[in-house]
Amino acid sequence: MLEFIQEKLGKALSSLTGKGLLTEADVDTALRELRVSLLEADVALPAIKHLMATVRERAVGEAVLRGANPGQQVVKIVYDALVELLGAETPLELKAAPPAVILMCGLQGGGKTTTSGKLAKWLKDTQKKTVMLASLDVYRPAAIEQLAILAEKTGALSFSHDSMDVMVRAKAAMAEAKKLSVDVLIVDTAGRLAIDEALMAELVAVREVIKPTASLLVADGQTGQVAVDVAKAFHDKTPLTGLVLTRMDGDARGGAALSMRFITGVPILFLGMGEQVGALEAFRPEGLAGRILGQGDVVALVGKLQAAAASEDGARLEEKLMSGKSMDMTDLKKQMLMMKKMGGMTGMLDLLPGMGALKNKIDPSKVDDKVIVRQIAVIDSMTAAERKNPSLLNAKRRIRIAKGCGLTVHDVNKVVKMHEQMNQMTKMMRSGQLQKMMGKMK
Ligand SMILES: Nc1nc2c(ncn2[C@@H]2O[C@H](COP(=O)(O)OP(=O)(O)OP(=O)(O)O)[C@@H](O)[C@H]2O)c(=O)[nH]1
Ligand SMILES: [Mg+2]
Repeated sequence: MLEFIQEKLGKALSSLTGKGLLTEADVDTALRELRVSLLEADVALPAIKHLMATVRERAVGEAVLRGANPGQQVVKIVYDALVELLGAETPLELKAAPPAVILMCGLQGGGKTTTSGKLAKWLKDTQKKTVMLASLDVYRPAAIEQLAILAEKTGALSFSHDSMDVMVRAKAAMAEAKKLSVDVLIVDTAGRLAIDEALMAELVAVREVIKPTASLLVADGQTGQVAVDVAKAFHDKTPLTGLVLTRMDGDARGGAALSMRFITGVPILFLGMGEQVGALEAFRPEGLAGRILGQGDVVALVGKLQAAAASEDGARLEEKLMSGKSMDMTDLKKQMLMMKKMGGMTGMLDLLPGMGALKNKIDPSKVDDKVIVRQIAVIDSMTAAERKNPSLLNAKRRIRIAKGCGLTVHDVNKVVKMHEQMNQMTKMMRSGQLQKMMGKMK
C-alpha cells in the first residue's frame, strides 16, 4: 500500500539517515525532496505547506539539542506531524434514537455499494448491531440487486420496495427500519458526478427525510487532487461526518486521504482494503503515517512480535535456545508457523522500517507466503528420526522426502540449509555476538 509515497520519501530521507549532525541545510534539503514527493503523490498544496512548516519549525531546534541520530529524528518529526495531519481515530457516530441512519454518498464507482455491505458486516460482527440495507439507486439497473446480494452475504436485512421513486423509497425504508426495530439503517445512494446538480439536490432532499446520524463520503483512495474538490463539493451540500477511502489495497498513492482530511476537516473513518465484504479496516493514523513514510508500521510490528513471543511455542523455543541445545527440524517448523501467524514474509516486509522500497526489488516469488507453506511440507515429509537428527539427511533420504511432498531435492536442500543457519544464529545469540551486531546496526 502507498508504495509510491513510500519509495519517494524513502529516497529523500535516506540521504539524511546515518549522518552525524543535522544542520539547517540538511533539514531544508530533506524538506525540498519531501515537498516534491508529496506533490507527485497528489497531496494538496495547502496540506504540504502546513506539513513543511510544522516539520521545519520542530526539526531545526530539536536536532541541535540532541544531534545523536538526526535522520531518525527528522523521520520521527515528519511522522508525528503526519499523524496529526491525518487526524485522530474517530469512532463511527451511531448515537441516535433507533434506527441510527448512515447515508452513503460519493462519486460513481467510488465504492458506496460495496462499502455499504462491508459496513453492515462490520456493524454486525464487531458492534453486535442489527442492520438493514436500503438502496436508493434507481438509476443503475442492477444497483438494487447488487445491494440485496450484499445483504444476503452479510446477514443484514434487505429493504425492498416496488416504487422506483427515490423519495418514496427513502420514506418507506425509514418506516420499515423503525417497524422492525433495526439498530442501523444504511442508505446507499446513486453515484453522481460532482457537477450533477439534479442528483445533488436529490441527496439534499433525501437527507431531510432520513436525517442521517452519519453521512459518509466514499471515495476512491487512488484518485488524486480531484478527490479534494469532490469532498469539498459534497461537504458544502451535505455536511459529511466521515470519509471512507476505498481501494487502499491497490497501489494507492495515498495523497487523497491526506488532502481530503486536511481540506475538509472531516475525519477518515475507514479504509477499504479489497472487494470482499470483510475487507474494511478502521482507520489508524499511526498506521497510515508510518506506511506513507516507508518507515513501516512499527507499532503494528511490535504488537505482532509481542503476540508471537507470548505464544507458548515462542516461550518454549526461547527456553531451548537459551539452554544450549541445538534446534531440530520440529523447532524450525514452529518458527515457520510463527512467521506465518505474523502475516508471513510479505506481511513482515510491509511492517519493517525501510522495507517499502525494498519490496519492489525482491523477486515476489521469494517472499511469497506460499514458500513458508512449502517449507513446512518438506519438514512434514521427514521421519521423526530425521526431524530430530537432521544430520541423517543424506542424498537418498532427501530424494525420498522431495518425492513425498511433491517438491524438488533443491527445495529440501534449502530447508536443510535454513536449519543450519538457524543453529548458527542461535549459537551467536547465546554468545552475545548477535546483540553486538544489532547494536552496531542501530
Ligand atoms: N480493490 C478494491 N476494489 C473495491 C473496493 N471497494 C470497492 N471496490 C470495487 O469497485 C467497484 C465499484 O464499487 P461499487 O461499490 O459498485 O461502487 P459505487 O460507488 O456503489 O458505484 P455506483 O453505484 O455505480 O456509483 C466494484 O468493482 C468493487 O468491487 C476496495 O476497497 N478495494
Ligand atoms: Mg452503487
